[in-house]
This record gives sequence, C-alpha cells and structure tokens, in this order.
Amino acid sequence: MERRHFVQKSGLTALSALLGAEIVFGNRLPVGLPLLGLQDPDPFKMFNKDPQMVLLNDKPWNMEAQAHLLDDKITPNKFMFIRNNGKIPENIDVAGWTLSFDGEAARNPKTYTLNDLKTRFPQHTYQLTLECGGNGRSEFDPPAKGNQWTIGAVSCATWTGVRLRDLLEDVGVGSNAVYIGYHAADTHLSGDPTKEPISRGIPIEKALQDETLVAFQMNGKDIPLAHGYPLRLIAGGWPASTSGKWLTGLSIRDRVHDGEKMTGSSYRVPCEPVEPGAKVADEDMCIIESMPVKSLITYPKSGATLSPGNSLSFRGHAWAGELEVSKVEYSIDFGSTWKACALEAPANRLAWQHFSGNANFPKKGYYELWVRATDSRGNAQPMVLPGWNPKGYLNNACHRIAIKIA
Ligand SMILES: Nc1nc2c(c(=O)[nH]1)N[C@H]1C(S)=C(S)[C@@H](COP(=O)(O)O)O[C@H]1N2
Ligand SMILES: [Mo]
Repeated sequence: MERRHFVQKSGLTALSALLGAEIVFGNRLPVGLPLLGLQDPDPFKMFNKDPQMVLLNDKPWNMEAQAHLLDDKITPNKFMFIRNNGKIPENIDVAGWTLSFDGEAARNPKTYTLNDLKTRFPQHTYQLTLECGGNGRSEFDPPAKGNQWTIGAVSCATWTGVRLRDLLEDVGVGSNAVYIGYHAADTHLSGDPTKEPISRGIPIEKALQDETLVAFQMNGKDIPLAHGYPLRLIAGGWPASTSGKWLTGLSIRDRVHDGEKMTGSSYRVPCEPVEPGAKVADEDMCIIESMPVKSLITYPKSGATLSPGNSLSFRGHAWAGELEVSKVEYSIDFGSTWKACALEAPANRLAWQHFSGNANFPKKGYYELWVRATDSRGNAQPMVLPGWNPKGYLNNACHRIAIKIA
C-alpha cells in the first residue's frame, strides 16, 4: 500500500498563520496538496503589509510604499517595501540554519549556527536606511526596464545583530581579501537549483564598518519572512541589493565578487555620463557604491488643501548614503527661492534624518512644495532626473507635493 506523507507540525503552524485560522484536520493534510484558501493569497495580508502599499509584481514579489506611508521615524514592517529577485524560501528550518564562511581569502573557513551567532558575539542595534538602487526608475526617459519604482523603495528600520567585522575576525581575513559576496536561500525563478537569483556583496572596507551587520532582528522582533528571516546581511547607505536576505553564506573574495547581478550592467551605471538612450559597453559600467543624497516629504500627503492664512507644517526624511545630510531646504515657488527646514541629527551613522518646516502661502491658489537636501560634501539633489543610465538607477531628483489654498 502507498504510504501517505503528512505535513509536519512546523509547516502547519506556518500555513495556519498565512490562513489566519487553525487547520483543524491539519494532521491529515497530505504533503504537497495546495490549500484552496491559499490559492490566491492577498499579498498585503500574506506579508502583513498595509493595503495602501503598491504591488508592482507577484513573480517575484515586489511592493512599494507611498510617500505618506513612510511618515514614521522608524519604518514599521507594514510600510516597508519588498524587493525580491527570486522565490522566497519555504519551510525555513531555523534550528538547522547555518551561516558558512568560505572564499579565497578566508583563513579558517567556518560554519556558525544561529545560536552561535546569537550567543558568541556582542549584539548591536542601528537604524539603517535601505534604498533600492532602482528607486525612482519610473521617471526615466527613454524608460528603463525593471520594476517601475516611484519613490517608495526606501526604508529605515532598526536592525539588531552581530557585526560582520566580529565574524570576519573570528574566521580570519587574508591580506588578499578584497570583497565579501553573499549567498542566500531564495531560489531562482526558473526553478533551476544550480542558479542563484542574486549574490552581491561589498568591498572589505564596507564589510568592516561598525554598522555592517549580520542581523536576526528587525524593529525588535524576528525579521519578517519577506525581509530575510531568519538572517540577513545589512549594509546601510548602499544599494539595498547589497543587503542579502535569507543569508546562508559569505565568501571572502580575493577579487571583486562576481556572483549573480554583480557583473554586466546590473547595479552599475556608466562610469562617465552618457546621453539619454545611449548603449553603454559593460566595461564602461561602474558598480554603484554609496547611494546619493535624497529626501522625501512624508506629511502632508500630496494634494492637501489648506484654508487661507494658515501655515502648513510639513515633515519628512533625508539621507545621503555613506554621508550625513547637512541641510534641507524648501521652496513654494518652483525652486526660485529656498528657505531652511529644521533638520535632526541621525540616530546613528547611516540612519535617515528627519526634517520639518512651516510654509506660508501669500494667497489662494495652487502651489507645489519642493524639498531639497544637501550632503556633507555640498552635493545637493537635482530638481529633475539626473544622469540617465541604461538600467534606471540612482534617481535622486527632489520630491514635490501639491498644495491648494482654498
Ligand atoms: N537573498 C536575497 N537578498 C536580497 C534580494 C533578493 O532578491 N534575494 N533583493 C535585494 C534587493 S535588490 C533589495 S532592494 C533589497 C530589498 O530589501 P527588502 O525586500 O527587505 O526591502 O534586498 C536585497 N537582498
Ligand atoms: Mo534593489
């Protein structure tokens, strides 16, 4: 007689959580039988996201926020964008989860369990800004292929974990070390188990920074599944593609890591500016490192109406990759004149900073509130799309909202 295999208890718990109800006869559910209640899952419920989030793709899952949803100083899960290149891993075995170090420049290749990581090394918590390199891509003309992010592929959550540096010291880093490359448990969309959906990394100098974490908590809880549960690399201020989710391996390389989406035109921009629409040879494309200065008006929502004589208080966040934001200004006359906003210091390096201001409008009518941030080296955001590039990265144009005085 054929043996029937039943879904394990841990699997049932996860399925019940997705369904929002106990599967009463779950112990009789055959393995591999798709549950009807999960056939057309509501992605917002499935990932505990606010229904105002905007779904860009479901294969793989990609979802962005809107400006007014990002008003919190620390981004809660429900408003955090999701960017996946492959399939989210299923049936995560936390007890058996390991992180392995290897690579040409690893002195003593080692494997740690989650428990090793949590008990053997000091823990640190930082607020870290993660922005997708393609945030703002929808404004490119000629258009760039890929997820058409508007402004919502950015977050700043609190991440807790161990310093990558402490792990690297334990493993031993050879003097030939140049780069760290990550490996993860998500799977390629093609289903081919030999292909990684993405395997990017960071130079060794970035890996050794205080704030570069191998994290197991986000906002004080286990990292949500879509954001890398149970373990994630976090490299704040750099394209978020360098922050590998579902982390299983780190290779200490003696060359620039050449994993999936490190080469060709992926996460690269022309080393020298090019004309919009130009074809650029791979060898003329340079890897994106620190993200450029940028800001977002998170309150009020664009389209707000105010009665005459009232001043408008507005607020938002500004960030500048590896640098600090030194000033934020606003304009209500399409950039002709600018006034200073109040600007808070970052909670820690690589955290976004909060700005606020009060704008007064001379008479009834339509206005736009524009905000412009400047970094500690004096680089300001451009008003319109900067440096066109084939893949549509690094759009840090000023954010603007519509205001009516009526
Ligand atoms: N393993 C793995 N890590 C990954 C990705 C991925 O597809 N797989 N996507 C990267 C990209 S391109 C971005 S922008 C961020 C998105 O992080 P989030 O989904 O937690 O917001 O994760 C990065 N880390
Ligand atoms: Mo990304």
